[in-house]
Amino acid sequence: MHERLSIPFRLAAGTAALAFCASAGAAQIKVTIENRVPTSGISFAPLHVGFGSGSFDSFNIGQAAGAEIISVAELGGGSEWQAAFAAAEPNATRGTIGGALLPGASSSATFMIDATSNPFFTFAAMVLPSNDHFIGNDSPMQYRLFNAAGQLAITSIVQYAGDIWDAGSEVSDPKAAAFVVGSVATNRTAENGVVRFDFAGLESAFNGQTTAAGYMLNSALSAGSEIYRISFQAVPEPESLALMLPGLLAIGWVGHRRRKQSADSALSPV
Ligand SMILES: [Ca+2]
Ligand SMILES: [Ca+2]
Repeated sequence: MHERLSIPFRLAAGTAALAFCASAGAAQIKVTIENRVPTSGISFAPLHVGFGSGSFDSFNIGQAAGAEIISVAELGGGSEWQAAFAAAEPNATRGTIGGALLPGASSSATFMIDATSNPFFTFAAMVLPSNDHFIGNDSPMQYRLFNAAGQLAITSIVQYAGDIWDAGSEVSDPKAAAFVVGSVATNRTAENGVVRFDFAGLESAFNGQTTAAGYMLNSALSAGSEIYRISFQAVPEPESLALMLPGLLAIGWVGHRRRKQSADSALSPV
């Protein structure tokens, strides 16, 4: 029964993808992230991203950080950030990009987005090493990725050292920080502060520490240092996907043939 369902399932999946793409405003976007700092500089935890209506706001400057942004800033995992985003905007597209992004490294992921109802881009990632430093957009309407016609309106977002936040939730302490050799990252001392810009505090706390990647941190930042770039590229147009449909059908047919052949040979005398 399972085998018999597989081909219709593949066809349904292909048709659903086509239907989504053919709907007004659907867009497939490749997002590339780059750590722009020199060797021995800061690294970053995976980037949490969301394409939404601009209503999910995970933190505010000058206010105490909530569980959403703390889940990104303190250990990088972001589970509360993702869950809160999903609860606030059930129709948004969300995800994460990359693993630990070391100096000079890059990573990409592709997302299917309804550019009409979800034109805004929101992001957050922990800075490594740190206790609660992160990058992210305070205003959920700061980056309108798609214009009213559903076309990509922003090709890249650059973050500078001056854009690094301290969540104000955990005191800086290399012995309790993430991405420091010999530390216990889950230990924490509450800071009871507010979200604020602070790259200088990051440098003074962690320069000279040996990172989990094996290099000694020498961040060498100034406020205008480019640290991170997020680039957006539109990939295949709906017409291209329509051209892919015969390929999807062929994949289903080949799979059917292979299963049939293996079933036949299993029945044949050896
Ligand atoms: Ca905010
Ligand atoms: Ca802090």
